[in-house]
Amino acid sequence: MDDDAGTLPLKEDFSAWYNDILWRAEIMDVRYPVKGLYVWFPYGFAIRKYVYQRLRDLLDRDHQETLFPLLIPEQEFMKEAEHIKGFEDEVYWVTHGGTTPLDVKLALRPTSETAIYPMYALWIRSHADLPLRYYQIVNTFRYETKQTRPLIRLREITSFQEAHTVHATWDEANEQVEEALRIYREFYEGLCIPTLISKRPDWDKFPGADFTIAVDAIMPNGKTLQIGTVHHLGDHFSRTFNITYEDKTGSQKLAQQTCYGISERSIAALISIHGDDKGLILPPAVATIQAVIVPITIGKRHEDVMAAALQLATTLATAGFRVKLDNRDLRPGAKYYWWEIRGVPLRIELGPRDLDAGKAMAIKRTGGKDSISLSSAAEDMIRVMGDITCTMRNRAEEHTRSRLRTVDSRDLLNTTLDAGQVAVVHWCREKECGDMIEATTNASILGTDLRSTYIQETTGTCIICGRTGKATLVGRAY
Ligand code: 5CA
Ligand code: ZN
Repeated sequence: MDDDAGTLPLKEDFSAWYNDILWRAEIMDVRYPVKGLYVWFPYGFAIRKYVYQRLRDLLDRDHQETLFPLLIPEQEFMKEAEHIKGFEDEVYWVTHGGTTPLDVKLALRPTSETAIYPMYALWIRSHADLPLRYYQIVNTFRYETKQTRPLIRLREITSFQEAHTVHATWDEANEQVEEALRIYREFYEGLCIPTLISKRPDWDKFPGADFTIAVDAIMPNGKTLQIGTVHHLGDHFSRTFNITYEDKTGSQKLAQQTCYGISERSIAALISIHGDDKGLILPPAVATIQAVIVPITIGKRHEDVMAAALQLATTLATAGFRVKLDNRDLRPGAKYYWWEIRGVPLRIELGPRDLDAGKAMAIKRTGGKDSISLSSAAEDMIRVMGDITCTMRNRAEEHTRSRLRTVDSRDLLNTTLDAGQVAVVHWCREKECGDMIEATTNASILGTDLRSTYIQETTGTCIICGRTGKATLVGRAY
């Protein structure tokens, strides 16, 4: 790939930086000739693999993975009224098999409630079948009309993790909502991505849900990105799809349900929040390559150095690290640049003098140098990887904190948002006041019932009407 074509834009110019880094770091190719569909490069896809492996590991503790069809018959799709209203403008329809019009139109799933729940109705018989917790990781299709962006707003979401759970009571489903939030929080902690969790206002909940709790991240330009949602579905769908169970007394009850999802927006946030002017910075936990070893073999002793570098690579690989020995015939400078852009957390340089001293120089992608002793390389790696993770987490938290501001006047609300910050205001939760906030700021009410270490859950006077209100996040969202 020709990556000398100019330099990476500064991260300050976030949108240019983002588009450029996807190309230069070989994450996505945006040249696929269908709007809103993009192609994963192998390097990007490997990042996806590690990120989603973490998600799978977390879910597999008490969920089971499954796989449902992509096509949904029209009758099923059209059963739940609110759900249809929410999605009908976004659905792609398959209408023909070859040249023959289909008797029953088929929807490409925009999400899989209406594919999964008719089967749940068949599977669930008694209280002994509950709780049921299944998930799948699939592609979904949404004919998005807002501006499409790679990894952020797709028409084919390639990496849609959706969990669908069924419970005996509303309270048990509610407990599952909390559990899902714990899982998502842990997932994002593993990626060193600070999250804001809040309850979306009623007008912004998932079509067919009792309520929606969303996970947002603050991007470098101060815009928020919804990187996950958890929905309490109550019995909206179980009524429609007749998902009932026999309780202990022998009577038939409607089941209570939840669903929750994460997409490759998680990777958009990962790239955006951690990267810098030189390129990506990947947390060691999900870095495709955790350390690259660059042998410095100017002049003689070429053989010695190469042998030691290979030995070090083998030692680290055996200890379970993802390492790469870069023995390409390139100047060291060119190699540094190459791996910096791709976000490899650690570069290990090994030259004749290092070899004599029994150690290698370790340059952290987060800044600063360290050293790796050749005789205790694996232990040193654990320490340095830990350092890097810690630095990344602190920086991301600092970024998030600095982007949050509590405001108590409408003037200040606008200046805060214009300055690329997310505001915390007090809002009475009346729709009128909510509309007023959104209309006058060109921003969205993200939510109330904040669960965050960054913000206090307080009460105060509504920023519009002066009645009692609760702390509410307001931001410009992607
Ligand atoms: N069935 C529920 C739970 S899986 C559902 O579909 N929820 S959702 O509509 O909120 O989507 C889940 C998550 O997918 C969102 O929180 C968001 O992070 C992500 N997402 C939604 N639409 C897109 C899109 N067009 N491109 C990329 N990610 C998206
Ligand atoms: Zn009010």
